[in-house]
Amino acid sequence: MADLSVGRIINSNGGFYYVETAGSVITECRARGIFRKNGISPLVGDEVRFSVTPTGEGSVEEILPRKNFFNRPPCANIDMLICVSSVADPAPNQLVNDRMTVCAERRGVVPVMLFSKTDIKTAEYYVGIYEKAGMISFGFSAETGENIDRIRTLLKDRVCVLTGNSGVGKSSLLNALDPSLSLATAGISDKLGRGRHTTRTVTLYKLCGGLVADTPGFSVLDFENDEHIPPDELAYLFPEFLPYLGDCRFGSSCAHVKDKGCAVTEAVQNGLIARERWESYTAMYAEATEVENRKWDR
Ligand SMILES: Nc1nc2c(ncn2[C@@H]2O[C@H](COP(=O)(O)OP(=O)(O)OP(=O)(O)O)[C@@H](O)[C@H]2O)c(=O)[nH]1
Ligand SMILES: [Mg+2]
Ligand SMILES: [Zn+2]
Repeated sequence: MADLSVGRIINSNGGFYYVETAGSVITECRARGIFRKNGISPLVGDEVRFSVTPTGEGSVEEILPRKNFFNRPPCANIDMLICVSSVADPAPNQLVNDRMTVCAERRGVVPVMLFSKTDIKTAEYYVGIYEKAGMISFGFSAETGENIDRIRTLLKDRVCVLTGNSGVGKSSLLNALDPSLSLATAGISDKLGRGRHTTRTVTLYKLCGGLVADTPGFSVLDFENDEHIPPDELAYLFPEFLPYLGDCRFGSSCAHVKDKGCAVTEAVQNGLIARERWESYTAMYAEATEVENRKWDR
């Protein structure tokens, strides 16, 4: 076999993987059948070994060990998950946002909560929720340029992924950071009031001294198919709960939902934990418990 080169997958589309090597050379590759058999497919962000035949056909031969990976959005080796919600249309979905922070925390990836379209409405209320949780959170506008420089500094020296519902303005943000990208963007559908799913594939761009992935928007993330989290693990994935977890009256059996003597619910009542986040927690806890019970019923 010819010598193998090492590169990073920067896009995948229709069964092809686009692998970038030094000097920004991009090779179109297929994946070896063995990946499909093992149930592992290469992801954008993967470092891979690949071969090229004399006729120029590339083939991914091996995925190098991953630091982490996400099923949704599908990508690997991420340092920071930038969750984008719009304060206007489409409205923020608190539960989906909090699920994304949980998925990030679970992998040791830093979650950042950004709120777009602040030229239309202030993001103060939402930002307050995530600041209270100790996360980086602020509003920005791709239209006026508000806080775009702050995002620039976040991207430096990191591999980031942008996630968020269709129409929140992920591609518009990348265009604001670098107009030469000229990514396709589209307005919200008048008929449905939803995004148009303009971005169709995950792509990594070199930007602001780092790498950032644009991804297709999605509006649901379910615990059964996308990410199963054991209910007992969940509270540990809300960083603002951590200082209270040892103080519940019934110790580790406390679900922090409506239990007597629960230090977490007490902190919610005292305004030390944002009620919105705790409500997301209780909804996720119920769902995770249901998924767990179904697993045992089978
Ligand atoms: N007023 C205002 N509109 C914005 C802003 N950012 C994006 N938009 C508009 O929001 C719409 C959706 O923007 P996109 O960038 O296509 O959204 P996206 O998140 O990439 O959507 P998908 O690719 O479908 O996931 C477009 O009509 C943009 O012009 C902003 O800061 N202010
Ligand atoms: Mg887009
Ligand atoms: Zn408790």
